[in-house]
Amino acid sequence: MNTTAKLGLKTARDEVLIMTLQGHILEQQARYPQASGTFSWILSALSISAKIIADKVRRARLENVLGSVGTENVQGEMQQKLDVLANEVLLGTLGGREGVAIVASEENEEPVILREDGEGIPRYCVLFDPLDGSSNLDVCGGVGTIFSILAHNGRAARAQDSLLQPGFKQVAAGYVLYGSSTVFVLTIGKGVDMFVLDPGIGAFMRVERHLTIPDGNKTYSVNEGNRKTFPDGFQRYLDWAQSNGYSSRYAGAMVADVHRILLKGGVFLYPATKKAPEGKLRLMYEANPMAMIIEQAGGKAFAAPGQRVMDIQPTAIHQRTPVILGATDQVALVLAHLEKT
Ligand code: P6P
Repeated sequence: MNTTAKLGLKTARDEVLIMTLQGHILEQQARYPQASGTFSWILSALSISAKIIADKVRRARLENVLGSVGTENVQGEMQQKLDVLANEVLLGTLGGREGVAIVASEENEEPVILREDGEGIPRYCVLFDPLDGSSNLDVCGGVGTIFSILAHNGRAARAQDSLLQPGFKQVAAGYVLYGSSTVFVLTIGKGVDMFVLDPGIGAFMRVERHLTIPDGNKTYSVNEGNRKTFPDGFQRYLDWAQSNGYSSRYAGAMVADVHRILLKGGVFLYPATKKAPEGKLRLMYEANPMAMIIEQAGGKAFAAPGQRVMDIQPTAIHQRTPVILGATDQVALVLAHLEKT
C-alpha cells in the first residue's frame, strides 16, 4: 500500500492528499496575502520544538534524564529534568523568531521579554507549559506541551502587561501529546486540525481537519481522590453520573485527558479543592489554550456556571482557575448540577 493510501488522506474531491504541518502552515498563510510570515515562523518553531522534545521524551530512560532536578518551579512543584529540558528547547527555538516579543512559561517566574515593538513587524506573545503532566514520565504515561499565542500589545504600560489578555484574544492555541504517537493539535481560530509525527521522515502529517467533539459519551474525567473537598454541586453531579452508567477516565495529564475528549467526547473537570481553592490548572497556558481548542471543536469550557474560561480577565501570569470543559451535552449536565441549590 503506498504512503498516500496508507495515510488515508482525502480532499473534498476524494483525491488522496499528503499534507505536512509545515505545508499546512504555509497553506493558511497564503490565505492572507498581506501576511509577513512572522506568525508562520512561530508555528514552525513550535513544530521543531515538538520534534526535539518528543525525541528526548522517548529516550529519557535510555539517557538517564528521568526524575527530578531537586528544585521546585514557581508553582512549588518539583521540576523534572525533562521539564527543564523542554523549557530550554522552546525558549531556544522561539527566541530566534523575529515575531516573538515575549515568552511566558510555567517554568519561569517572570516572562522573558525578547523584543520591543516596532519596525512595523507584527509581534506575538507565546505562553506555554513545556511539559504538562511530567510526573507521568517515569511511568511512561502521556505527557504534553501546551501553547497559547496572543498578539503583542506594544502600547501596554509594561511589556509583560501585554500577556494579561483574556482567552478570547488568543490568535492560536494547541498542544502536543507525547503518547503512543506524537500528536500536534492546532487551532488558529478556524477549526481544529490534527497532525501525527511520522518518525520515519521526521514530519508531522495532517490526519484530521476541522475536528468536532462527539456528543453522547457518558464519560467524566476528574481526580476523584479530591472528591471530598469538591464544592457540593460536583458531589451531586458525581453521584448522578455514577448512578447513570458513566465511566471514569483520568490520565493525570491534562493534554492526554483533553485529547481523549476532543476525539471521543465526555467532560473534564478540575474543580476548586481544599488544597487548590482557586483550582489547580493555570489559566494562561493550560485552561485558555485548551478552552480555545475545545470551543473551536464545538465544545464548551467554563470555570463556573456563567463564567466562560476565555472571558476571564487575567491579573497574573500564573493564576489558576477551576475547569469544566468538553462536549457541549456533557458540560451542560455538569453545570445543571452545579446550579441546583
Ligand atoms: P492532579 C499536571 O500536573 C496537571 O497540571 C495537569 O496536566 C493535570 O490535569 C493535573 O495537573 C493533574 O493534577 O492533582 O490530579 O495530580
